Amino acid sequence: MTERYTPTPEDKFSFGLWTVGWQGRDPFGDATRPALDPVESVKRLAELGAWGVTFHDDDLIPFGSSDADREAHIKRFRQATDENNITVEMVTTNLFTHPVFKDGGFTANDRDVRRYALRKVLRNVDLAAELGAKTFVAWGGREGAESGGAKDVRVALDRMKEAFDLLGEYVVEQGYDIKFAIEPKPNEPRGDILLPTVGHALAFIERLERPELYGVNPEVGHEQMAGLNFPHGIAQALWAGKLYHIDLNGQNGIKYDQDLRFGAGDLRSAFWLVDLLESSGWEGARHFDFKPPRTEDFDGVWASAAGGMRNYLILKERALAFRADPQVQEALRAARLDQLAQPTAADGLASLLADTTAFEEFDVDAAAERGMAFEQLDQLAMDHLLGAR
Ligand code: XLS
Ligand code: MN
Ligand code: MN
Repeated sequence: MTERYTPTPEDKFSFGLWTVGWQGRDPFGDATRPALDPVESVKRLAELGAWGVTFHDDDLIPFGSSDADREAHIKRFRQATDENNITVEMVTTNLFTHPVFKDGGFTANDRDVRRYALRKVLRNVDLAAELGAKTFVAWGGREGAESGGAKDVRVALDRMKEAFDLLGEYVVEQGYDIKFAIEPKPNEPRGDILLPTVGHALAFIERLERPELYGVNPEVGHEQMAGLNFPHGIAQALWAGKLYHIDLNGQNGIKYDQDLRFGAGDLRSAFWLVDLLESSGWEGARHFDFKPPRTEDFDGVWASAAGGMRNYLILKERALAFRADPQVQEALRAARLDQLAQPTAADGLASLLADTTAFEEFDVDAAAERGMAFEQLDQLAMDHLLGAR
């Protein structure tokens, strides 16, 4: 492998323990790989050049562990992250595997389950603070329904708000330096999931008591499962100051959640995403949430993890070269991106109304005839992406 695509901690790549640790169990088949010790994952990821790890409570501490076992798991994990210089940048909670969560956690119709779910999350927030994680992801995988009458969505959103407000109250009360990142997904495992897209989540956050504590954790494949343009969603989250975390992976169109390694799937979208993250000065983790296919043994798992980072670095190089290319800069001007950056009526409403060249004398036909030169620009991008420039 070429030296220049070798990841280093400065690249801020991080991985969920559940990604490389996925055993390959799917709705149609059993596990194809044995369980992976989180300590081993930390060591291998560090060797590959990763900077951080993330986990669900149950990835580290098997569900139902005694307090003593819980402490022991945390202790040896902590030792591994310290020894390998790995940062625990994000923590999240599993509110989906145990059958008790079959109808969700924060929005389960069963009140006892909601109270239990909140306590599970609060306990895990303490762990996040203990390990120094500053981001707490909340993916509501089972907050949803398969049938219309089963969920009163307006009421469920009241319960969702109640849960997030309590979490916000808790971190403020404890003085924790933690922010929440809500992860949207349109479906799977529920037929339909609440807060299905980045847009829904952004609108929801504004209804919370302390909106500044909440942002989004968009995942490439999740938006693409809804047929949406992922870089556009990320751009809007950045514009709103709400990109708190990101899940990088690959997806081929509208189908089940494929969780391919980053770069597989929609490569053009991946190029524009890296271009956006790098040009916007995104300083957060480049976090991978993928599943090495169940066809792979552990060599394939580590190849898949390394491949995602390598693809990011290649795309970063291509995106930087694209932006630095004088011909591209000229093409951007021809496409009038510089004009888009100018306010439409900086001189104010009165001037706009008084400006006869804006309307009465405006040559609509001449303006309609002007080509936008987007195709030349896009081909330059393709040339860079494909390594032809
Ligand atoms: C599943 C989600 C999940 C979250 C964390 O589709 O991507 O892995 O990222 O719970
Ligand atoms: Mn996914
Ligand atoms: Mn995810």
